[in-house]
Amino acid sequence: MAFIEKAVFFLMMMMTAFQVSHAAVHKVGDSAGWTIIGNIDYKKWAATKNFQVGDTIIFEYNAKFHNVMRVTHAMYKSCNASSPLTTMSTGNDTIKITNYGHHFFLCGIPGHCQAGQKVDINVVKVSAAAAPSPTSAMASPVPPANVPAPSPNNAAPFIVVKGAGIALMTLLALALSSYA
Ligand SMILES: [Cu+2]
Repeated sequence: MAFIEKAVFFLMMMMTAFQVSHAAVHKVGDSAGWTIIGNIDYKKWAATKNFQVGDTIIFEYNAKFHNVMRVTHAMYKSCNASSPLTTMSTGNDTIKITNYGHHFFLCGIPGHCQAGQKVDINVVKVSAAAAPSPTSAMASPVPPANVPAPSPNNAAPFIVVKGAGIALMTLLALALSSYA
């Protein structure tokens, strides 16, 4: 097989690999969004999803009436919004899942969590062997522009993709030059 054919074959393999591993986007509450209207069962909603590391969680809501607080398990259970780990309030908040385990969120407006506006995003390891650790650190929210940069965790996959891209470019350049 000619080198250029090998290169093209390799390129196709790479593209297939990227398609298989593409990350999902989950909108909390689906079409209803993040609300107390309609008594949405966010536990039931979460149970129907298969959350994976690399996926994106979107909280969509009216920012006049709600917010999103990332909290600990204890705070989640007791609807304690006094000291959240993170608070988001844009009305369209995006969180990228960077690790396994439980990720707890609630609405910090008084009474809303008690009314059911809370969700446990449980990211289970694909290999059934290891149980997810509830005490592990949680996902980093995608920060607004005026907030310090995200954790290095977020940057790592991009570097990998970029590295693969450069390798691919080099390979194609070699293939083309061998043709000339
Ligand atoms: Cu609310």
